[in-house]
Amino acid sequence: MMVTITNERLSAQTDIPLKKYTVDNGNGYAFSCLNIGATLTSLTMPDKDGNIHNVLLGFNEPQDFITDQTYFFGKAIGRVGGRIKDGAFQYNNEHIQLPQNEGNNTLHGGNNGFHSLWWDVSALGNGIIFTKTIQSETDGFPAKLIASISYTWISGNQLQIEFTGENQSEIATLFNPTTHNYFNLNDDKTAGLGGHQLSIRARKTVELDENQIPTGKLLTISDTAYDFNKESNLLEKLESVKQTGASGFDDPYKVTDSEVAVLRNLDNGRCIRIHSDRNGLVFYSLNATESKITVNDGHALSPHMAVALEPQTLPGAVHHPDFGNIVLDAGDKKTYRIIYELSVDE
Ligand code: FUC
Repeated sequence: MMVTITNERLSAQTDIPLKKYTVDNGNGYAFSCLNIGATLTSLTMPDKDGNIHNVLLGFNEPQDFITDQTYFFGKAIGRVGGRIKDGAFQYNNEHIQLPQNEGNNTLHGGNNGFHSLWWDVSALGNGIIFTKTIQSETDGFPAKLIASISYTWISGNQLQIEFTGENQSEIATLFNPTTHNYFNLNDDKTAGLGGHQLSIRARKTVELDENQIPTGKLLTISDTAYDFNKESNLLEKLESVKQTGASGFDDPYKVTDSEVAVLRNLDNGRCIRIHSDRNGLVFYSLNATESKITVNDGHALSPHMAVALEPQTLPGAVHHPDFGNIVLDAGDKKTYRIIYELSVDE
């Protein structure tokens, strides 16, 4: 592996320090990321004919990566991915209030979460590391958090995303980071999800209330539209879930294996295996969009243009202890990893 790292300034305005970093592994695979939101903006890989293309959906206008609070294309998400009911939790009988940015609830770490911060950047031998000291005043979560997010190429065309959080305070905080990449393995994103097959290693999803807040109950999904245990045609599954009245998938799956999902394209051979050390995967099929947004190559954004597969500790864990523990106690440090194993089926 011969890794090369390049960077370019994206904004002519001197007060906007937007920079893009590209890390090529020398085997036909490369990724690019931005210092705003520690965002992964592109991931390029070959297809079965050796044709190299980007498999992530992203904004066409760099400015949208700075201002967006809706789609989170490629964004690092933290301190907590998913929704927190009433934007609050109890810790040692104390009520702790968090920023509320979706009605009364907290989504994706609030408006000043990881996705909206400017990160410091350093090069590693095989990738890039973003670091940031986040004070409570910055994002509205308790405690000073030293956070880092690295994107590195590891053996076998695997992109590893590593999140580390260190609580440097006398009080507890929450840490359940993820990454919000939307995959579409077709060269032409306007072709939508045609040719895509998906499997998710899960037998249960989390029940959600009318505001998409976890109720604490798990639902068995065998043989329903939600069941992806057997590799399934994504367009057919979208049709069947729509017949239940849903606009698409926006559901947390309780995963049973460290290989949490496999997405492949039968037409061009591209395949992504997603590995994670957590118990949940949120599957979102980009159900609602505004057409004024332009994405890759200047196309208008449209529903179901790509799928987000977000490994994390199950949403709702802070209120339902069976779902896991996302508390980062005073002085504690935690690291989580997500790996995209990229390959091409001949
Ligand atoms: C997912 C979903 C949300 C949201 C966001 C962009 O995590 O659960 O509903 O729309 O992505």
